[in-house]
Order: sequence, then structure tokens, then C-alpha cells
Amino acid sequence: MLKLCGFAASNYYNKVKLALLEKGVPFEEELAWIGETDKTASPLGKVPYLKTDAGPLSESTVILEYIEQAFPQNPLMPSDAFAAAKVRELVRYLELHLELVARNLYPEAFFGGKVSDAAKEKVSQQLEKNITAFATLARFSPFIAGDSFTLADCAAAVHLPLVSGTTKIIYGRDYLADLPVRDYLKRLGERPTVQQVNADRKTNTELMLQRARAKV
Ligand SMILES: N[C@@H](CCC(=O)N[C@@H](CS)C(=O)NCC(=O)O)C(=O)O
Repeated sequence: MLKLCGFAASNYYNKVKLALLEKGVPFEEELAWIGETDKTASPLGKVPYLKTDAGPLSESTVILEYIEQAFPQNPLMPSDAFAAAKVRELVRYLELHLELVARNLYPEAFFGGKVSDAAKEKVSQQLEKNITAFATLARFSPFIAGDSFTLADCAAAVHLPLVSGTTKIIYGRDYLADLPVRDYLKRLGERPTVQQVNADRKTNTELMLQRARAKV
């Protein structure tokens, strides 16, 4: 049985969880907070990681590709090579060019820290540029890569709300407001799989905040 390790407040964890649920692949969840991870499974101490009968795997996109290949049921990748590459391209843009850039703001947006004005200005410029580029690739028709639900939707479902939320908190404006993101996320939110991921995320985020409060 596959074991998905990490915690459900994590967007990267939820990306993999959503793919497993959509594919109908049985799995168990093993709670591992940052600092309590299995370093032999995830050498950088990041979540998620996956324990399989063949051994452990880290890095969420690598895990997605493994699941897709090992469990071909309910495919989340097009069989056409070019269409599949377009899905991977969207995942890359979402993670490298949107989420990872917005992540610089999380210390202030969510964890009571402070981000310098210079850093905020730099992130703002990068996000504006990267979102404009992303907008030329994203389809929203009705799914992010076109007419079927793919791995790119698993990534979009967890990362886009964070980019919107973070920019709203830090800059007072949702940088994704000009894209049809709200309607898209609403549509995705009608899926029982997305509802489960979001419900578990809320419960786990409460737990994470309680732990943080208990430490101070
Ligand atoms: N590239 C990694 C990113 C995962 C990641 O950053 N996870 C966060 C939680 S959302 C984490 O483990 N942070 C702790 C750290 O970076 O040390 C992946 O795709 O799995």
C-alpha cells in the first residue's frame, strides 16, 4: 500500500493527494511535520514524500509522474506526447514561476514574520511578469490544460489559491484577478476529491497553528 507522508496543510502534499484520489489509487496517509520527516525518504526534509513497496520517493512532481506510470487507471496525462508536454509545461509554470516566487512572501503573509519592502517589490515584478506569461498557456476550458482534468489541475487547484491569497494579503490586490481563476476554482470545488482535500487541509491547518502557538 502506498503511504503519502507529510501534512495536509501543505500545497505540495495536497497536489499528490488529489492525484491519488482522482485516479482511485488506494493509499494511506502518514503524518510527518517539518522537522519530523524521514530523511532517508526525503533527503531535504521536505514534504510530501511517498513510501512505495519499491522504496521511497521525494519531490511531488516526480511522485505524480511515478503514480501516473505505475497506475495507468483514470489517466491524468494525455496519451499524445505533445499534449502531455503542454500539461508538464503548465505544472512547471505553476510551481517554478508562480508558487515558488509567491513563497517568498509566506513568512509575512502566514507566519507572523516580516518581508522587506525591497523583497516585496522584487517579488511583485516577478509575479506580474510570470502571471502574464502563464496566462498565455492556461486554458480554463474548462480545465487548465483544456477539455480534461490532468495533473496540471492537481497543481493549479492547490497553488492558484495561495498565489491569490498571498498577493491579496501583501499587496492588497489579487494578482490573478484578471484571469478566470475564481470561476475555475469554483468548478474544481464541485469535485468530491477537491472537497475532501480542502476539508482535510482546513483541519490540518488548525492543528498546525495550534502547534505553532504551543511552541511560543
Ligand atoms: N519541490 C518540492 C517542494 C515541497 C515543499 O516545499 N514543501 C514544503 C511544505 S509545503 C516543505 O517541505 N517545506 C520545508 C522545507 O523546505 O524545508 C516538491 O515539489 O515536493
